[in-house]
Amino acid sequence: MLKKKDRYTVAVAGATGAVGRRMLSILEERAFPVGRLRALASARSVGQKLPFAGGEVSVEELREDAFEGVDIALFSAGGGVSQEFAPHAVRHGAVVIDNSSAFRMDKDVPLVVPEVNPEALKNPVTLVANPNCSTIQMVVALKPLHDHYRIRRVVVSTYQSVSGSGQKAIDELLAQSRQALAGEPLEKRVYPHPIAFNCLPHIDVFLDSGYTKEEMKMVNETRKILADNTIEVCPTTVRVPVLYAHSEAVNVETEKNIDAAEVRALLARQPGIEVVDRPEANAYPLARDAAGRDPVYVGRIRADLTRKNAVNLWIVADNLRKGAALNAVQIAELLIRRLAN
Ligand code: NAP
Ligand code: 12T
Repeated sequence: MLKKKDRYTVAVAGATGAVGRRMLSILEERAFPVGRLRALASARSVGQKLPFAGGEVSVEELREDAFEGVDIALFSAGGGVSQEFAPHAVRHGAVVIDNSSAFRMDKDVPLVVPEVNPEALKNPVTLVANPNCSTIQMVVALKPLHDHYRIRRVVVSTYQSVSGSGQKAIDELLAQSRQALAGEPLEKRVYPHPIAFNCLPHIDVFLDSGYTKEEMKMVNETRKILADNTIEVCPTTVRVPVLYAHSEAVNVETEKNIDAAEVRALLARQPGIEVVDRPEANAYPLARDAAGRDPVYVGRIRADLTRKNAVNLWIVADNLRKGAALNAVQIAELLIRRLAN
Protein backbone atom coordinates (compact mmCIF):
# COMPACT_ATOMS: atom_id res chain seq x y z
CA MET A 1 0.00 0.00 0.00
CA LEU A 2 1.23 3.51 -0.86
CA LYS A 3 2.43 5.45 2.19
CA LYS A 4 2.95 9.19 2.47
CA LYS A 5 6.56 10.19 1.83
CA ASP A 6 8.50 13.29 0.88
CA ARG A 7 9.84 11.54 -2.22
CA TYR A 8 8.70 8.39 -3.98
CA THR A 9 10.57 5.69 -5.82
CA VAL A 10 8.94 5.58 -9.26
CA ALA A 11 9.42 2.82 -11.84
CA VAL A 12 8.55 3.29 -15.51
CA ALA A 13 8.08 -0.05 -17.31
CA GLY A 14 8.55 0.59 -21.03
CA ALA A 15 10.71 3.68 -20.37
CA THR A 16 12.38 3.59 -23.80
CA GLY A 17 9.05 3.68 -25.71
CA ALA A 18 7.13 6.60 -27.21
CA VAL A 19 4.90 6.81 -24.11
CA GLY A 20 7.59 5.88 -21.55
CA ARG A 21 9.94 8.68 -22.65
CA ARG A 22 7.13 11.17 -22.15
CA MET A 23 6.38 9.71 -18.73
CA LEU A 24 9.94 10.59 -17.73
CA SER A 25 9.80 14.11 -19.14
CA ILE A 26 6.34 14.82 -17.68
CA LEU A 27 7.38 13.62 -14.19
CA GLU A 28 10.24 16.09 -14.51
CA GLU A 29 8.18 18.99 -15.96
CA ARG A 30 5.54 18.72 -13.26
CA ALA A 31 8.15 18.33 -10.50
CA PHE A 32 6.63 15.08 -9.30
CA PRO A 33 8.40 14.23 -6.02
CA VAL A 34 10.61 11.46 -7.39
CA GLY A 35 13.32 10.19 -5.05
CA ARG A 36 14.67 7.45 -7.26
CA LEU A 37 13.59 6.76 -10.82
CA ARG A 38 13.91 3.25 -12.22
CA ALA A 39 13.71 3.09 -16.01
CA LEU A 40 12.73 -0.45 -17.05
CA ALA A 41 12.60 -1.98 -20.53
CA SER A 42 13.50 -5.20 -22.33
CA ALA A 43 16.93 -6.83 -22.14
CA ARG A 44 17.65 -5.20 -25.54
CA SER A 45 17.81 -1.76 -23.92
CA VAL A 46 19.80 -2.46 -20.76
CA GLY A 47 22.40 0.24 -20.14
CA GLN A 48 20.81 2.72 -22.54
CA LYS A 49 20.79 6.22 -21.04
CA LEU A 50 17.60 8.27 -20.91
CA PRO A 51 17.48 11.96 -20.00
CA PHE A 52 15.86 12.66 -16.62
CA ALA A 53 15.90 15.59 -14.20
CA GLY A 54 18.87 17.34 -15.77
CA GLY A 55 20.95 14.14 -15.75
CA GLU A 56 20.35 10.67 -17.10
CA VAL A 57 19.08 7.33 -15.89
CA SER A 58 20.39 3.99 -17.01
CA VAL A 59 17.83 1.49 -18.31
CA GLU A 60 17.47 -1.72 -16.29
CA GLU A 61 15.83 -4.96 -17.39
CA LEU A 62 12.16 -5.40 -16.49
CA ARG A 63 12.25 -8.46 -14.23
CA GLU A 64 10.14 -9.83 -11.42
CA ASP A 65 12.46 -8.40 -8.78
CA ALA A 66 12.84 -4.96 -10.42
CA PHE A 67 10.06 -3.56 -8.22
CA GLU A 68 11.74 -3.97 -4.87
CA GLY A 69 11.37 -0.69 -2.97
CA VAL A 70 9.18 0.84 -5.71
CA ASP A 71 6.24 2.97 -4.50
CA ILE A 72 4.60 3.79 -7.84
CA ALA A 73 4.98 1.78 -11.06
CA LEU A 74 3.87 3.33 -14.35
CA PHE A 75 3.42 0.58 -16.97
CA SER A 76 3.57 1.27 -20.69
CA ALA A 77 5.10 -1.76 -22.36
CA GLY A 78 2.00 -3.43 -23.81
CA GLY A 79 -0.80 -5.57 -22.39
CA GLY A 80 1.19 -8.80 -22.23
CA VAL A 81 3.98 -7.19 -20.20
CA SER A 82 1.41 -5.65 -17.83
CA GLN A 83 -0.35 -9.00 -17.36
CA GLU A 84 2.94 -10.66 -16.52
CA PHE A 85 4.69 -8.03 -14.41
CA ALA A 86 2.01 -5.85 -12.77
CA PRO A 87 1.26 -8.62 -10.21
CA HIS A 88 4.96 -8.65 -9.23
CA ALA A 89 4.96 -4.87 -8.77
CA VAL A 90 1.87 -5.16 -6.55
CA ARG A 91 3.46 -8.05 -4.62
CA HIS A 92 6.39 -5.74 -3.84
CA GLY A 93 3.97 -3.15 -2.45
CA ALA A 94 3.86 -0.75 -5.41
CA VAL A 95 0.75 0.95 -6.75
CA VAL A 96 0.52 0.20 -10.48
CA ILE A 97 -0.81 2.75 -12.98
CA ASP A 98 -1.27 0.73 -16.14
CA ASN A 99 -1.47 2.27 -19.58
CA SER A 100 -2.40 -0.93 -21.45
CA SER A 101 -5.88 -2.28 -22.15
CA ALA A 102 -5.22 -5.39 -20.01
CA PHE A 103 -7.17 -4.43 -16.86
CA ARG A 104 -9.31 -1.45 -17.90
CA MET A 105 -12.66 -3.23 -17.85
CA ASP A 106 -11.99 -5.30 -14.69
CA LYS A 107 -14.75 -4.54 -12.21
CA ASP A 108 -12.36 -3.87 -9.32
CA VAL A 109 -9.93 -1.71 -11.30
CA PRO A 110 -10.59 2.05 -11.32
CA LEU A 111 -10.41 3.58 -14.82
CA VAL A 112 -9.55 7.20 -14.19
CA VAL A 113 -9.35 10.55 -15.95
CA PRO A 114 -8.60 13.00 -13.12
CA GLU A 115 -10.74 15.88 -14.52
CA VAL A 116 -13.67 13.50 -15.08
CA ASN A 117 -13.98 10.83 -12.38
CA PRO A 118 -11.44 11.38 -9.59
CA GLU A 119 -13.97 9.83 -7.18
CA ALA A 120 -13.34 6.42 -8.80
CA LEU A 121 -9.91 6.42 -7.17
CA LYS A 122 -10.60 5.04 -3.72
CA ASN A 123 -7.80 4.25 -1.33
CA PRO A 124 -6.39 1.72 -0.70
CA VAL A 125 -5.74 0.95 -4.33
CA THR A 126 -3.17 -1.41 -5.85
CA LEU A 127 -3.86 -1.01 -9.57
CA VAL A 128 -5.35 1.87 -11.55
CA ALA A 129 -5.97 1.73 -15.31
CA ASN A 130 -5.28 4.60 -17.68
CA PRO A 131 -7.99 4.69 -20.37
CA ASN A 132 -7.48 4.47 -24.12
CA CYS A 133 -6.12 7.64 -25.72
CA SER A 134 -9.16 8.28 -27.94
CA THR A 135 -11.51 7.78 -25.00
CA ILE A 136 -9.60 10.09 -22.65
CA GLN A 137 -9.78 13.20 -24.84
CA MET A 138 -13.43 12.54 -25.70
CA VAL A 139 -14.64 12.08 -22.11
CA VAL A 140 -12.85 15.23 -20.93
CA ALA A 141 -15.18 17.16 -23.27
CA LEU A 142 -18.25 14.97 -22.74
CA LYS A 143 -18.30 15.09 -18.93
CA PRO A 144 -19.60 18.67 -18.53
CA LEU A 145 -22.15 18.05 -21.30
CA HIS A 146 -23.36 14.90 -19.55
CA ASP A 147 -23.68 16.78 -16.25
CA HIS A 148 -25.67 19.62 -17.85
CA TYR A 149 -27.70 18.00 -20.60
CA ARG A 150 -27.50 14.20 -19.98
CA ILE A 151 -25.95 12.54 -23.00
CA ARG A 152 -28.00 9.85 -24.76
CA ARG A 153 -25.87 9.05 -27.80
CA VAL A 154 -22.45 9.86 -29.22
CA VAL A 155 -21.42 9.25 -32.84
CA VAL A 156 -17.67 9.61 -33.22
CA SER A 157 -15.12 9.27 -36.00
CA THR A 158 -11.46 9.42 -35.02
CA TYR A 159 -8.42 10.57 -36.97
CA GLN A 160 -5.63 8.90 -35.01
CA SER A 161 -1.94 9.62 -35.35
CA VAL A 162 0.61 6.87 -35.91
CA SER A 163 2.44 7.56 -32.62
CA GLY A 164 -0.45 5.70 -30.94
CA SER A 165 1.10 2.50 -32.22
CA GLY A 166 4.57 3.29 -30.93
CA GLN A 167 7.97 4.38 -32.17
CA LYS A 168 8.08 1.83 -35.03
CA ALA A 169 4.93 3.33 -36.56
CA ILE A 170 6.38 6.86 -36.39
CA ASP A 171 9.45 5.56 -38.25
CA GLU A 172 7.19 3.79 -40.80
CA LEU A 173 5.18 6.91 -41.68
CA LEU A 174 8.37 8.96 -42.13
CA ALA A 175 10.08 6.25 -44.20
CA GLN A 176 7.03 5.64 -46.42
CA SER A 177 6.59 9.38 -46.98
CA ARG A 178 10.18 9.64 -48.22
CA GLN A 179 9.71 6.52 -50.38
CA ALA A 180 6.48 7.88 -51.88
CA LEU A 181 8.09 11.22 -52.78
CA ALA A 182 11.07 9.42 -54.31
CA GLY A 183 8.76 7.21 -56.38
CA GLU A 184 9.99 4.09 -54.58
CA PRO A 185 7.87 1.14 -53.36
CA LEU A 186 6.45 1.67 -49.84
CA GLU A 187 7.78 -0.76 -47.23
CA LYS A 188 5.21 -2.06 -44.71
CA ARG A 189 5.99 -3.42 -41.23
CA VAL A 190 3.51 -2.11 -38.70
CA TYR A 191 0.30 -1.58 -40.71
CA PRO A 192 -1.25 -3.96 -43.27
CA HIS A 193 -1.44 -1.14 -45.88
CA PRO A 194 0.63 1.97 -46.60
CA ILE A 195 -0.16 4.73 -44.10
CA ALA A 196 1.64 7.49 -46.06
CA PHE A 197 -0.89 9.53 -48.08
CA ASN A 198 -3.67 7.19 -46.91
CA CYS A 199 -6.35 6.60 -44.23
CA LEU A 200 -6.87 3.17 -42.64
CA PRO A 201 -10.28 2.44 -41.04
CA HIS A 202 -8.60 -0.15 -38.86
CA ILE A 203 -7.11 0.30 -35.37
CA ASP A 204 -6.30 -2.72 -33.20
CA VAL A 205 -7.91 -6.04 -34.22
CA PHE A 206 -11.29 -6.76 -35.82
CA LEU A 207 -13.94 -8.50 -33.72
CA ASP A 208 -16.78 -10.78 -34.94
CA SER A 209 -19.19 -7.83 -34.76
CA GLY A 210 -17.31 -6.05 -37.57
CA TYR A 211 -16.10 -3.37 -35.12
CA THR A 212 -12.46 -3.09 -34.08
CA LYS A 213 -11.23 -3.51 -30.54
CA GLU A 214 -10.26 0.19 -30.53
CA GLU A 215 -13.87 1.10 -31.38
CA MET A 216 -15.23 -1.08 -28.59
CA LYS A 217 -12.78 0.49 -26.10
CA MET A 218 -14.48 3.83 -26.89
CA VAL A 219 -17.91 2.28 -26.22
CA ASN A 220 -17.09 0.43 -23.01
CA GLU A 221 -14.56 2.79 -21.43
CA THR A 222 -16.76 5.86 -21.98
CA ARG A 223 -19.60 4.18 -20.11
CA LYS A 224 -17.35 3.05 -17.28
CA ILE A 225 -15.68 6.47 -16.82
CA LEU A 226 -18.95 8.42 -16.98
CA ALA A 227 -20.54 5.70 -14.78
CA ASP A 228 -23.57 5.45 -17.06
CA ASN A 229 -24.28 2.35 -19.11
CA THR A 230 -27.20 4.02 -20.87
CA ILE A 231 -24.93 6.22 -23.01
CA GLU A 232 -24.83 4.90 -26.58
CA VAL A 233 -21.51 5.29 -28.42
CA CYS A 234 -21.25 4.62 -32.15
CA PRO A 235 -17.56 4.81 -33.21
CA THR A 236 -15.42 4.56 -36.34
CA THR A 237 -11.69 4.69 -35.60
CA VAL A 238 -9.32 5.65 -38.40
CA ARG A 239 -5.53 5.86 -38.63
CA VAL A 240 -4.33 8.92 -40.55
CA PRO A 241 -0.85 10.00 -41.68
CA VAL A 242 -0.28 12.35 -38.74
CA LEU A 243 2.66 11.90 -36.35
CA TYR A 244 1.31 13.27 -33.07
CA ALA A 245 -2.18 14.06 -31.68
CA HIS A 246 -5.55 12.43 -32.35
CA SER A 247 -8.52 14.38 -33.77
CA GLU A 248 -12.17 13.41 -33.36
CA ALA A 249 -15.42 14.50 -35.03
CA VAL A 250 -18.09 13.98 -32.38
CA ASN A 251 -21.88 14.27 -32.61
CA VAL A 252 -23.50 14.43 -29.16
CA GLU A 253 -27.23 13.92 -28.65
CA THR A 254 -28.66 14.92 -25.29
CA GLU A 255 -31.85 14.53 -23.30
CA LYS A 256 -32.22 18.22 -22.46
CA ASN A 257 -32.16 21.05 -24.99
CA ILE A 258 -28.58 21.92 -25.88
CA ASP A 259 -27.26 25.17 -27.28
CA ALA A 260 -23.92 25.59 -29.06
CA ALA A 261 -23.06 29.00 -27.57
CA GLU A 262 -23.80 27.72 -24.08
CA VAL A 263 -21.66 24.64 -24.73
CA ARG A 264 -18.79 26.86 -25.90
CA ALA A 265 -18.94 28.88 -22.67
CA LEU A 266 -19.30 25.76 -20.53
CA LEU A 267 -16.31 24.00 -22.11
CA ALA A 268 -14.16 27.12 -21.90
CA ARG A 269 -14.52 27.04 -18.08
CA GLN A 270 -13.36 23.43 -17.69
CA PRO A 271 -9.91 22.62 -16.34
CA GLY A 272 -7.90 20.74 -18.95
CA ILE A 273 -9.89 22.12 -21.90
CA GLU A 274 -8.98 24.92 -24.26
CA VAL A 275 -11.65 26.11 -26.67
CA VAL A 276 -10.29 27.17 -30.08
CA ASP A 277 -13.34 28.17 -32.07
CA ARG A 278 -13.10 31.31 -34.19
CA PRO A 279 -14.05 30.18 -37.70
CA GLU A 280 -13.85 33.78 -38.96
CA ALA A 281 -10.09 33.64 -38.22
CA ASN A 282 -9.67 30.05 -39.48
CA ALA A 283 -9.07 29.10 -35.84
CA TYR A 284 -9.94 25.54 -34.85
CA PRO A 285 -7.99 22.79 -33.06
CA LEU A 286 -5.19 21.23 -35.14
CA ALA A 287 -3.08 18.15 -34.46
CA ARG A 288 0.08 20.08 -35.29
CA ASP A 289 -0.76 22.70 -32.65
CA ALA A 290 -1.83 20.17 -29.99
CA ALA A 291 1.37 18.08 -30.35
CA GLY A 292 3.61 18.52 -27.32
CA ARG A 293 0.89 20.29 -25.32
CA ASP A 294 -1.28 19.25 -22.39
CA PRO A 295 -4.86 20.53 -22.99
CA VAL A 296 -7.72 18.86 -24.79
CA TYR A 297 -8.63 21.33 -27.53
CA VAL A 298 -12.27 21.71 -28.62
CA GLY A 299 -13.62 23.68 -31.56
CA ARG A 300 -16.12 23.64 -34.45
CA ILE A 301 -18.81 23.76 -31.76
CA ARG A 302 -22.08 24.00 -33.67
CA ALA A 303 -25.69 22.89 -33.68
CA ASP A 304 -26.67 19.68 -35.43
CA LEU A 305 -29.06 21.11 -38.03
CA THR A 306 -30.91 17.77 -38.27
CA ARG A 307 -31.66 17.33 -34.54
CA LYS A 308 -32.98 19.64 -31.84
CA ASN A 309 -30.93 18.15 -29.00
CA ALA A 310 -27.55 17.63 -30.60
CA VAL A 311 -24.27 19.41 -31.23
CA ASN A 312 -21.11 18.69 -33.18
CA LEU A 313 -17.58 19.07 -31.78
CA TRP A 314 -14.01 18.69 -33.06
CA ILE A 315 -11.74 17.42 -30.28
CA VAL A 316 -7.92 17.25 -30.54
CA ALA A 317 -5.26 16.23 -28.01
CA ASP A 318 -1.71 14.89 -27.90
CA ASN A 319 -2.28 11.14 -27.62
CA LEU A 320 1.11 10.50 -26.02
CA ARG A 321 0.53 13.20 -23.39
CA LYS A 322 -3.14 13.57 -22.27
CA GLY A 323 -3.93 10.28 -24.05
CA ALA A 324 -1.26 8.36 -22.14
CA ALA A 325 1.73 9.69 -20.15
CA LEU A 326 0.23 12.92 -18.78
CA ASN A 327 -2.99 11.25 -17.65
CA ALA A 328 -0.95 8.52 -15.89
CA VAL A 329 1.18 11.10 -14.06
CA GLN A 330 -1.98 13.05 -13.12
CA ILE A 331 -3.36 9.83 -11.60
CA ALA A 332 -0.13 9.47 -9.59
CA GLU A 333 -0.51 13.11 -8.44
CA LEU A 334 -4.07 12.40 -7.33
CA LEU A 335 -2.89 9.34 -5.39
CA ILE A 336 -0.21 11.19 -3.44
CA ARG A 337 -2.44 14.24 -2.88
CA ARG A 338 -4.99 11.91 -1.25
CA LEU A 339 -2.28 10.66 1.12
CA ALA A 340 -1.28 14.19 2.05
CA ASN A 341 -4.82 15.11 3.11
P1 NAP B 1 6.74 1.60 -28.09
O1 NAP B 1 7.25 2.91 -28.52
O2 NAP B 1 6.76 0.47 -29.06
O3 NAP B 1 7.53 1.16 -26.76
C1 NAP B 1 7.34 -0.08 -26.16
C2 NAP B 1 8.06 -0.12 -24.82
O4 NAP B 1 7.80 -1.37 -24.18
C3 NAP B 1 9.57 -0.03 -24.96
O5 NAP B 1 10.09 0.61 -23.83
C4 NAP B 1 9.98 -1.50 -24.95
O6 NAP B 1 11.30 -1.71 -24.51
C5 NAP B 1 9.02 -2.04 -23.92
N1 NAP B 1 8.83 -3.48 -24.06
C6 NAP B 1 8.28 -4.14 -25.09
N2 NAP B 1 8.31 -5.47 -24.86
C7 NAP B 1 8.87 -5.64 -23.65
C8 NAP B 1 9.20 -6.79 -22.85
N3 NAP B 1 8.91 -8.03 -23.25
N4 NAP B 1 9.78 -6.59 -21.65
C9 NAP B 1 10.09 -5.34 -21.25
N5 NAP B 1 9.82 -4.22 -21.95
C10 NAP B 1 9.23 -4.38 -23.14
O7 NAP B 1 5.23 1.67 -27.62
P2 NAP B 1 4.43 2.87 -26.89
O8 NAP B 1 3.71 3.66 -27.91
O9 NAP B 1 5.31 3.57 -25.94
O10 NAP B 1 3.28 2.06 -26.13
C11 NAP B 1 3.55 1.14 -25.11
C12 NAP B 1 2.22 0.57 -24.61
O11 NAP B 1 1.46 1.60 -24.00
C13 NAP B 1 1.28 0.03 -25.69
O12 NAP B 1 1.52 -1.29 -26.02
C14 NAP B 1 -0.08 0.20 -25.08
O13 NAP B 1 -0.38 -0.90 -24.24
C15 NAP B 1 0.09 1.40 -24.22
N6 NAP B 1 -0.45 2.61 -24.86
C16 NAP B 1 -1.58 3.10 -24.39
C17 NAP B 1 -2.12 4.23 -24.93
C18 NAP B 1 -3.40 4.71 -24.43
O14 NAP B 1 -4.32 4.71 -25.18
N7 NAP B 1 -3.50 5.16 -23.21
C19 NAP B 1 -1.49 4.89 -25.96
C20 NAP B 1 -0.31 4.38 -26.45
C21 NAP B 1 0.20 3.24 -25.88
P3 NAP B 1 12.52 -1.88 -25.59
O15 NAP B 1 12.85 -0.49 -26.05
O16 NAP B 1 13.61 -2.47 -24.76
O17 NAP B 1 12.03 -2.77 -26.68
N1 12T C 1 -3.83 -0.30 -30.59
O1 12T C 1 -3.91 1.37 -25.09
O2 12T C 1 -2.68 1.51 -32.07
O3 12T C 1 -5.59 0.31 -25.88
O4 12T C 1 -3.16 3.56 -31.54
C1 12T C 1 -3.74 2.52 -27.65
C2 12T C 1 -3.39 2.88 -28.94
C3 12T C 1 -4.14 0.30 -28.34
C4 12T C 1 -4.56 0.94 -26.03
C5 12T C 1 -3.07 2.36 -31.27
C6 12T C 1 -3.80 0.64 -29.63
C7 12T C 1 -4.13 1.26 -27.38
C8 12T C 1 -3.44 1.95 -29.91
